[in-house]
Amino acid sequence: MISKFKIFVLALTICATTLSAATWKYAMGEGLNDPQGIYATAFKEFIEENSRHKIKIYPVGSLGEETDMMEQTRAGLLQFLGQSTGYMGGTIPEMDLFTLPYILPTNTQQLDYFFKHSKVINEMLPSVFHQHGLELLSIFPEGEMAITTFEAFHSPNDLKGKKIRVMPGSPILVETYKAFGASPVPMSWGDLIGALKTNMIDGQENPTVWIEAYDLDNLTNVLTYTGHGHFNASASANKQFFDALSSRDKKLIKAAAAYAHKVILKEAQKLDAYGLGRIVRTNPSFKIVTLSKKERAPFIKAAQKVQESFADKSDSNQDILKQMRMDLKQAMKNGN
Ligand code: 6CS
Repeated sequence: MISKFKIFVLALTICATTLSAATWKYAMGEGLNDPQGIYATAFKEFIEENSRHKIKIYPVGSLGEETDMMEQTRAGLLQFLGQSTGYMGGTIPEMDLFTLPYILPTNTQQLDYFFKHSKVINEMLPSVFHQHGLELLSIFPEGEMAITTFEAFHSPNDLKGKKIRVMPGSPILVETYKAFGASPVPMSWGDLIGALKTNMIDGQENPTVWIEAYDLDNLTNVLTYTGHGHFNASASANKQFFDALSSRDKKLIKAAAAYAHKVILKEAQKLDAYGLGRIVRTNPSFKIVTLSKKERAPFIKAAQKVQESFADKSDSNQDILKQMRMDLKQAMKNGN
């Protein structure tokens, strides 16, 4: 015969555990099958396998534009945010570090080492995110930036007057394409397809997995590799929500982020080859150009000014760029 007391304790335990079970909202700037979706799904699986909590993922478009999501997260309407770094520099200036031209390598091994061991990411950016009401969980690569246009280009002169769409949250992307001779047009993802179809713009940049997945290779004629940049994404949590969690749940979220980071970094090794391979297979007439070392020289020269402009914006930018260069030196040494 179970005593009344034991029934009371049992009811209390069930109630406490059910009470502690929550459903957390995770919004991101991509779909479930895209790199940010791979990260978010791995994060969700880890949380749900190791706790009673649930994660509800909102892919891009389900809660509005990618541009709105950071505000919704900072306001606490969302608990987690998956965001492309190209949307963040306008709010968190230091995040424009990841859109700087000719800083990140294109070698996937070196990138893998950098995104695993970078002091900038692991030691410097967390406090920067705190200042913006966010808890940084991860930053990861999605593939080399490739520029798709209607006409081929081989020099900044060829880009003169060409309207190139750039992600809407990055002053550095605007400065970069101006330095490359073009006329940058900041525009959210939701408007890009229509702008290409109506020739409102002359080109855009994205990694090949995205170009192929969203048919951008059928909306332009040429893909050009300049080696100037890499597409990166971040995952973060609302800081107030995170700080209020039990230490057990804090550890759970950090462990889920570490697991998802490992999953996406492994995947990231093959994204470029996968994206380009599919483009070549499904769209054999699409022109692929890789600028030569000589052709890249004027773009690399123009990029110096943009790098200096980033550093001049604040001591924090200066410090973070200095550390980035040291991190990348380590990555070049260890990443082959
Ligand atoms: O070009 C963009 O805006 C989109 N590109 C990628 C690779 N991810 C999401 C982003 O919104």
